[in-house]
Amino acid sequence: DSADVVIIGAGPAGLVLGNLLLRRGIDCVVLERAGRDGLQKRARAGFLAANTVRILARGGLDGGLRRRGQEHSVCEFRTEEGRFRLDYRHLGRGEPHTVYPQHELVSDLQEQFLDAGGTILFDTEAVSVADADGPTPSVTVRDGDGRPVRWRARYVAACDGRHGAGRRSLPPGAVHRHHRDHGVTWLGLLAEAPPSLDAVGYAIHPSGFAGHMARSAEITRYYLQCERGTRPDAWHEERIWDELALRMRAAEYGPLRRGPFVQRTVVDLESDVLEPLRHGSLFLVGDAAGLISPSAAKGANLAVLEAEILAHALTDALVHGDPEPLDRYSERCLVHIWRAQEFSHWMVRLLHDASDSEGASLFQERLRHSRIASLRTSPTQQDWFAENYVGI
Ligand code: RFL
Repeated sequence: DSADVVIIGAGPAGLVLGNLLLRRGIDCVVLERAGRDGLQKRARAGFLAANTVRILARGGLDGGLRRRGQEHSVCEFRTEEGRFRLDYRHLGRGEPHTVYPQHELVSDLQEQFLDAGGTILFDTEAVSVADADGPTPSVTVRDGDGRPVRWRARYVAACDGRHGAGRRSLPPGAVHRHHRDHGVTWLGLLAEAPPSLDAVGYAIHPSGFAGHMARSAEITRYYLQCERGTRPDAWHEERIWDELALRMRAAEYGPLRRGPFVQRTVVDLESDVLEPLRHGSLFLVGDAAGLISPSAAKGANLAVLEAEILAHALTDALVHGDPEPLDRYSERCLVHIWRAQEFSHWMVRLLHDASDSEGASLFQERLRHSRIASLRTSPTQQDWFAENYVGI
């Protein structure tokens, strides 16, 4: 079997890329390990940057988003010193977020790709990519019955996340991996409960960080900082709600609206970036290219941006015979990736005291206080925050 572009992974990166290529008449196929239904149920990201919405609109991929997405533009910080709000639509570049659950976006993108005649092979796991340094790379997959099948391509796009076949197939030394463990762990929760406040809530408390993000009228995401190694089911519901209420200072600012937790994930806050994002004819996109801690909600947004850049570059190479944009793919993406990493790292330091030694602890704590104070009081800092918070 063969296709000009073989895309591994049907997440936001793979499906945006697939749709944009198909639109330009490029022969491509998407290989996806999960079954069709499993893919549509995975709740993850929710906050889309203004630029992500523009990319999806340009590609005609924003139908569902326009109908069901909700604009959002206020965040509230709660600390020992009180609380303050930033209405970021009126700061920085004046842009809001659009709240649209990632699994709904994935399901729209999937439907659109299939309706346009695209092929997604579900239950098909890529095992390895071979001959990426030559003109005819290939991807070996295991089909639904466990049989090996080989896909030949001119280009392979690895959109299969951090544990995918794309990363695994890179020969030693071909790509450098920058890695940072922020030393912080979050329990990510989806509650079947309406939002408790009309803002994204960031609570900084001596017991640790707590976060609140509206998803829909019925579903709210919460984050609770926990010890490294905590199991997702370690705490029972009452204890989690009590802890969230304590850290979010519900006694002072209003109660949380409780409901059953329908999903729990433990996330170690980690970041990594691969450099370059290419090995011969194998390109890395989305989480496969770099992992970003969820502190600033940038992961899905970067995935969509990189997919658009790669779609243009592949079109130039395959339709116009111009390989130059492909040569610049990595460099162009890395500018955005490092900028997002820098902001995300700043957010980690704003929200936690993740110092690694006793002596550093008080020092870090004072710096964090000062960081919050300048965000509360300096209009310039607030503009900078808004630009980076919504921007990509
Ligand atoms: P995905 O979405 O992981 O999709 C990869 C796809 O590849 C498939 N796959 C394979 N297929 C074939 N063969 C193999 N060997 C394969 N290995 C894997 C997988 O089944 C899957 O379908 O990667 P992609 O497309 O790069 O998209 C990245 C985003 O999903 C990710 O960055 C975001 O979810 C991160 N993230 C957030 N990003 C935001 O922009 N805003 C947010 O609010 C936000 N919140 C979050 C998040 C991530 C979270 N977790 C789970 C770490 C909240 C959480 C809790």
